[in-house]
Amino acid sequence: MKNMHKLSLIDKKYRPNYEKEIIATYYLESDLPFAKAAQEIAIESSIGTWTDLSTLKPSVAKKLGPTVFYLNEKINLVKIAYPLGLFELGNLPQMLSALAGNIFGMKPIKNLRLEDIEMPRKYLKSFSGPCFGIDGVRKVLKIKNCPVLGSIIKPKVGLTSTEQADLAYNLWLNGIDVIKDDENLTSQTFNKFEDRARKVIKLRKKVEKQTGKEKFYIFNITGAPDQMLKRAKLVKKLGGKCVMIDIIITGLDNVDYLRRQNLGLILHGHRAGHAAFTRNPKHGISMLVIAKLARMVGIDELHTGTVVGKMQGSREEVVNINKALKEDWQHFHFLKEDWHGIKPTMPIASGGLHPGHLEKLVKILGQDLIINFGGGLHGHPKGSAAGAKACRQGIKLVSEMKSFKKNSKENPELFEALKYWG
Ligand code: CAP
Ligand code: MG
Repeated sequence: MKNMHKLSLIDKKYRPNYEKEIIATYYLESDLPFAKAAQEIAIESSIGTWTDLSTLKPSVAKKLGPTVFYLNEKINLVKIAYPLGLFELGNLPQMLSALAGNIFGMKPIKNLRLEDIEMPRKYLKSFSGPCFGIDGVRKVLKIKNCPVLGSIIKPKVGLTSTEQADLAYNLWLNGIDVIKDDENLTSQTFNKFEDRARKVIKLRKKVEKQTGKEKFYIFNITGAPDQMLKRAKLVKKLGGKCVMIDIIITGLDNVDYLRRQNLGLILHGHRAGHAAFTRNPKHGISMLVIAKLARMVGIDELHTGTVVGKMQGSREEVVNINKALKEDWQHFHFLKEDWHGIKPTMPIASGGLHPGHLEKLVKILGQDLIINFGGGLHGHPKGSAAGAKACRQGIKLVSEMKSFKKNSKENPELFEALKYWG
């Protein structure tokens, strides 16, 4: 086809069809004129390449060619509508190879960031979405109107499986609901996965009987797909309820694969490594996109940031990501496009938190949240059990909307934590 490179894909009057097109929003900086750069992005991510092609039939270009329908040079934003026919349903890597593929490396493009993706019903429905979702996770735990209290075992690695299980038992006994492996613990020689799973689940069952409360442990199964499946099946067989996957390192398609096995396990998404491409505000892929895709492929609960803790992520960004996970609509334009029955994913606030953050954290992110404490619990001056109590006391106060200032004195462990961390 001749002349494809002559701005033939730009149509600012075009009204996208949200039922038949995938809409991608990009931040774009280039040495080329803005519209020309947008055109080149649209071509390379769909039917074309750097030159016109004799092999591209005009009828195919008409059917599969995308449309650049929004250009705003002042804020460097471009929106492109891609016909659904360009994509294989149920194949996320295929979609990302187009919308988040070659275009990041094109010479004339200085910076490019995939800010948002909006997907039509047919595409969304080709994935499973969460098996449990927010309501399902709450149902398993029998916790209705307050944040779920979680802890990460610290040190990240180094405890034996027995030490890990004993520590988990102690935390549960002192008020923690869910406890997780850290992202770099899988099955090292000092703490084998199977040993850990057996010992932890045995003690979880014991503590559930003792306290009358539902608990779960989040086992990190991150690895090659066959390894992940084997470990997930083992957890299920032993009576476990939840597994953790490092969704960036291992890939969203592996999450999709695991979800399709229908094991009846809650899938917890850790996002270690995401900042390699989400942190630069001008280049890469936004965490919002990652979160939407994680929900689509079936993550039940996902790390999204804290605003107040140790990891980068502005208030506006984290609030928007959590909205995209929890609400039943995907974006903010007038044609309210919904998730078509795909369940919501529970956001997780984790990273550098201590009980002194709780009031501000819940004010910003709300109560529909899993709140995880690692260092801010095990680093308590009186040890992990006191740390767990302090966190539980804090959660109780925030869920009852009581002020820490007025009430912390009656909660000695919380009082101590506030004195220590401020
Ligand atoms: C938290 C954590 C998590 C981070 C990751 C850690 O521990 O276990 O991996 O939350 O960040 O090792 O840092 P601390 P995010 O409570 O000791 O900080 O949740 O933002 O992806
Ligand atoms: Mg961690």
